[in-house]
This record gives sequence, structure tokens and C-alpha cells, in this order.
Amino acid sequence: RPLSLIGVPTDIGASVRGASMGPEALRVAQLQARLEAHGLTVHDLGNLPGPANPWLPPRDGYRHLDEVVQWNRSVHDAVFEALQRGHLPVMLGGDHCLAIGSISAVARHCREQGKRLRVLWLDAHADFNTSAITPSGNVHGMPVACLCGHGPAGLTTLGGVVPAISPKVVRQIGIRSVDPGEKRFVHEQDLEVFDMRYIDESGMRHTMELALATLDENTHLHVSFDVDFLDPDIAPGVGTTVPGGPTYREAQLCMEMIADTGRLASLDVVELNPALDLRNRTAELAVDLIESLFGKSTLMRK
Ligand code: DIR
Ligand code: MN
Ligand code: MN
Ligand code: MN
Repeated sequence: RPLSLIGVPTDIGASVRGASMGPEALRVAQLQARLEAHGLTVHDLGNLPGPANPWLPPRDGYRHLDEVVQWNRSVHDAVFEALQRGHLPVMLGGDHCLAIGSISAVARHCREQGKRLRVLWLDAHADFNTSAITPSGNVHGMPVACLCGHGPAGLTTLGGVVPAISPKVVRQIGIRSVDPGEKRFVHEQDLEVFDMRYIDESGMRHTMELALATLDENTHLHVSFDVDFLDPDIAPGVGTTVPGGPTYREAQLCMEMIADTGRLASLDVVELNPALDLRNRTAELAVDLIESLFGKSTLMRK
């Protein structure tokens, strides 16, 4: 099915400015042409409009909540429309708060089409904070909690039904930074987390076998790829680097195993921050990995 690239040039939910330049950096790194070279049909829908970043301190546990809500309404609508047209939406972020809108739309689409949903959350962070436990007030640290119904009404109701998803549909991979209150909440809600220790001990292959287990022909697989998932040695262009992430080979295997399922139906690529990058190498790496996610492989598949 054709891909719809949807630029979401915002850093409204982030702790550091610059992720708003992410969509353009991915375009400069030739995302569309590289995917077309593999025979995919790719439409670049351009960038969504949204409010500027007022760069204010948090209020009542949220920074820029009104602006975050506005951006996510337009993300929700664009993603829902792309899915209804039978396209595979690819969000070019932008900070990770945009996943609230995209996954709300994906969940609504799945409900209406009678599809099962699986969300893979590739990230250094669990993004499971709420206004009561956040150390920062930044909404990019809250999208998974909002999607599971723990957040402000403006963000939890985007797709019409609260909660948009159950924690049971989520598999988190690569996690290595969880805040103290967030740690308790992850445990309480029984979120399935394959953290870096798990990957160290069991390997990426076994991790992905478990994260991708029990998918069937009726499953819509959404991947939310926070570029800070990757080790900062290979991916310096992100706002919140955390040492000890997946290597180049581990990340490639992760993407290839997702591609092999044939179930990928929507994607977020978020937190790429060109202001912190070195000659666009993190954007180029992201494009390289996205090619694998869409089926690029060294040899023909048997
Ligand atoms: C931290 C940082 N857990 C917070 N979060 C994220 O502010 O909530 N950084 N997502 O990328
Ligand atoms: Mn088309
Ligand atoms: Mn992160
Ligand atoms: Mn994230």
C-alpha cells in the first residue's frame, strides 16, 4: 500500500528545542527517494501546520498543553484520513508528543475496522509520566500514559474513546531511563518492557521474537520509533541522549524482524534534532533503518 509522509514540525512537547527541524532533515537525507528505490509508492503530504513554541515553564504539570493539544488534533485528523484512504501513514517528527494523535487515530481506525492493534515503542524512555509524577512537565515524556487514559481530557479523548489503547497492546524495547514515579506506574499498569538489560541478557533476536509474538493477519502493527532508542555514539542528533542503547547491528535486526512480519501499517519517526546532529548523520542513519523497516535486505528473502 502507498506510504503517506506527514511532516509534524514541532518541538512543543520536548525539553530541548530543535526537533521541529526533524521532518526537513529526513527529507534532506532522501527518505522518499530511498523508499521509492525499493519499489514503494510514496506521497509526501508536506508539513502539518500548528502553533509556534512559546517556550514557557510548565503550568499544573504540563508545558505548553494547549499547543500540544492543537498539534495532536491535526495529527489525529491527518493520520485517520490517510488510514481511511488505505495509505500507510509515516509521521516525520517532531517530538514524541505527536504519538498521542497518531496512535489515537490508529486505535480508532482499528476499532472501526475490527482490527487487532500492536504498538511497538522503540525508545530509551518509557514515556509513561503523568502530570502528577513528571519531573519535567514535558509532554513528550507522557504519550504512552495519555494513550492508556492517564492524562488531560484534551489528549485522552482525541480518538473518541477513552482509553485509546490498553497497556496490553504495547511492547517497549530499548528502555534505559525511567523516572522514579514513572517506574512505579509502569509496574502498577503492568506495561511490557524489554529494557536494555533484557536485550543484553537475551539478545535482540529473542527480544523481538517475544515482542512480535501472536501477531496475525488481522493485526495492525504500529511502530513508534524515538531516535533516542539508538546508542548516542551512532545517533547523537537527539535532545535526550542516554548511553547504552542498541548498536547499529542490533537496530538493523530489530527493523528487519519487524519488516519480516509484513504487518507494519503505521509509523512514527520522532525526536530527531538536527540542531544537535553532526552533518545530518543521525537523519541518514534513521533513513537507513527505515529502509530496513520497509523490507530492504542484503539478499533476496527465501
Ligand atoms: C523524561 C524524559 N522521562 C521526562 N523523557 C523523554 O521528561 O519525562 N525524553 N521522552 O525523550
Ligand atoms: Mn495515493
Ligand atoms: Mn526517548
Ligand atoms: Mn519517546
